[in-house]
Amino acid sequence: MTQRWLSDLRGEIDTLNLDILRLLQRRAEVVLEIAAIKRRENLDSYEPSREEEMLRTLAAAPSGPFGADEIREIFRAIFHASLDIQNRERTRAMRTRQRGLVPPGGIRVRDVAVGAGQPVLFVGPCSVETPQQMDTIAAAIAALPGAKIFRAGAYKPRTNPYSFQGLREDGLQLLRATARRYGLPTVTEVLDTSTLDVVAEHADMLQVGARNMYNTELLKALGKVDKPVLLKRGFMATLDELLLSAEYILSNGNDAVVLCERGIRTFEPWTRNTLDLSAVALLKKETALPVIVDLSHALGRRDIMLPCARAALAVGADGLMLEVHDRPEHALSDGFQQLDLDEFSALVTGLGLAGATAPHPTAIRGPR
Ligand code: PRE
Ligand code: MN
Repeated sequence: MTQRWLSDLRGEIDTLNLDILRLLQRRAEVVLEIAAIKRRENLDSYEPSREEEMLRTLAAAPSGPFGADEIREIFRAIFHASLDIQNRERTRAMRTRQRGLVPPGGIRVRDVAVGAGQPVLFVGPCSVETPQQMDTIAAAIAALPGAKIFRAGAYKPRTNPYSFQGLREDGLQLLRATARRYGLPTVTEVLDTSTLDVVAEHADMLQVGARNMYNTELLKALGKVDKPVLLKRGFMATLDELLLSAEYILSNGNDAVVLCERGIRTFEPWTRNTLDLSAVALLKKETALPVIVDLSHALGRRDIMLPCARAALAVGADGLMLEVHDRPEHALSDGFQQLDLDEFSALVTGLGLAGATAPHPTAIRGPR
């Protein structure tokens, strides 16, 4: 007899569970409607004062077996789950998450397509130093097979204020003049909004350095520039933070963004940073944006460049950044990690990179 009552009561609970679930799902639909309004109006998902108010009302409502503490606990769980679905929708709606964002032709930097299937080398010295240095390095780069973009810093964000700070505008001019002689597109770092115009005037692609990944004013301004952007991950930045930084550029009108993993700071001193290759695989999975790996700054050493370069390409990197100098021991910055021209040539041979391809007709460039 007891058995029978128990199963009847459990049957009633089963029905009540489904009723509660139906109500919860209806509630969740309303929550998503609220969420859509909040997104449009740029309001936060989480609203503690609203939650407090509801908890107060519910705890004071006509009582049953559940006391105020249990009621608060149950509804806190509902609010928490409601926030989760709001945030899931927010993530889905991000531009960086849209599948069709980058066309099959990738992102075009002059005649080089990044993210179109052919790995691209972003290669050159850490800093622009002299006409002779730039010419020697550009000639060596241009002579090797594969798709290449000439990199060199004119504005240098150095840790130590007494270190070489870059040739600034003279450096930009020298970079451009040298690159044009050898038919190479250029990428160089832009440090702030005040120098953005001059850098954009001279360079084919604008690099946001790891230190500047959180510079939201610079990111917004880059959204309005008609040049592709290379966005480096900060050395303490999570992937969510990197994608939100990219979102600043995209949501302000420029979809031509390439992400760059450059190592994160860990306890390990054998490398300058710790190369996070799982980040590359995850970014390739979660976004349509091309992803490259800066091996020089990640490793800070030359002896393990080739196996790490192979690994980066194996996990799906669309390109590699490498610092190369004709006389690394005399370089004005990052000499210890720059490959000399023979090492660079051996690395390219070791990677077996094929010849350059023409950009795909559907490649994008600049703002939408
Ligand atoms: C809701 C969800 C999260 C907020 O922190 C507060 C309330 C809820 O589940 O009731 C809905 C909502 O987003 C809101 O009312 O603003
Ligand atoms: Mn450097």
